[in-house]
Amino acid sequence: MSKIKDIKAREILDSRGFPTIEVECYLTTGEIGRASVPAGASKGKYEALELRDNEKRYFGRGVKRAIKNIEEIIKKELIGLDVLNQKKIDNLLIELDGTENKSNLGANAILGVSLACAKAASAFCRLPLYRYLGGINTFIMPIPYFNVINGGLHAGNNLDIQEYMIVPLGIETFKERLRAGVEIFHTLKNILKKEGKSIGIGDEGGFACDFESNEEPLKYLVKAIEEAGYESGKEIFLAIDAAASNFYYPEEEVYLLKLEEKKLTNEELINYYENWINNYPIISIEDGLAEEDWNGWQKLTQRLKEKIQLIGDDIFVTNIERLKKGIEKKVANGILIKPNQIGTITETIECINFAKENNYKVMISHRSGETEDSFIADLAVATNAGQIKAGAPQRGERIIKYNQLLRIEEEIF
Ligand code: 2PG
Ligand code: MG
Repeated sequence: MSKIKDIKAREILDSRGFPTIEVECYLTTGEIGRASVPAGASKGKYEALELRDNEKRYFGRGVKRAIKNIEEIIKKELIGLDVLNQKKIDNLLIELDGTENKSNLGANAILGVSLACAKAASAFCRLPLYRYLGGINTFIMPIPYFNVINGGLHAGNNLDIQEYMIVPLGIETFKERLRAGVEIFHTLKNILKKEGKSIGIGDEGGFACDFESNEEPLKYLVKAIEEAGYESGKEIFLAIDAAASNFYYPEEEVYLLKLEEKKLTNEELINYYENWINNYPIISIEDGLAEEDWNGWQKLTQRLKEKIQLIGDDIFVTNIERLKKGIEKKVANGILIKPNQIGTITETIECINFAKENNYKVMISHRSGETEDSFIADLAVATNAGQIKAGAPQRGERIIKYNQLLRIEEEIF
């Protein structure tokens, strides 16, 4: 057994240059676990609360209050606990907070501690993190979803759709999937350059130039896949995250596509997607409709569930209660998993297991504001999630996840 000896927290920066929390968990046996917490830009309304200082420093985005909560409230309760009992640790964190959405201590404070404890425990066990979290039952390398064109809240361009992803579903090993992603990414860069488009990038490392329509990026992606020497629709597929909550106007119940000056009902937007599905090798649409639009989501699911994967991000927010509602209402057939939407590892894994038991597909996800922490790579393997999205295959905070998966594949196979 190893006990928690000390917990330390500090303010560090995320990939957007805003403060976030880093936590260290020190054990009586000498091991240390260090973890940091990512931050979203297009956040779901029902996510657990990220506690910010709302003071002048860092435009209100400092996390000193969350750090104070770790140092003055959480730490003294955790010292002396068996670090191997993750569930007990996480339950204690939930109890100490005492709110539905972790708004008292902050989900960022809580998740930082939860992750740091798991990492310390894996070090104590002399096990790689994925093995500690998943045991011997870890045998699936995830399919990466590379977000190579950024729009919406992640870029300063004119795209309403937030993410355009390439998916090397037809390629066997993770190593070769990554290579395909990289080769297509660089081919796309050359094509954009030739067309006189900007090759500046957005928050997740994908290109962030203006386009003539929300459809045009799909054409570029197919072209890049083929020019890079891959077969589109056989080896490489496409996926989008529309993040539709961001262009939904609930008072009028319409979706506003500014780029095309279109105001669409949910039904019209579903038609719009269906047209894309018929013309491009799209296999997955995330947040095709808004988090409030349950009725629209039901229609979307009915219409497209046999054809493609429909991933709920904002609508489920990694929350088992919201997922239960979704299952009852027959909404979506997959869920995006972001540990910081819910706040502890235990709840995250419970949500993954519950999704799987109900035949919902699982995709582990980064946030648009990331850190140099590769926890989600290990989580994806540990839970046999089968899918991960961690941005474009460039920029350190994205690459660290993909590189970790290379190492894990080398170890497992
Ligand atoms: C999403 C995420 C990650 P954010 O919408 O799926 O890509 O974005 O972290 O800004 O919520
Ligand atoms: Mg999303």
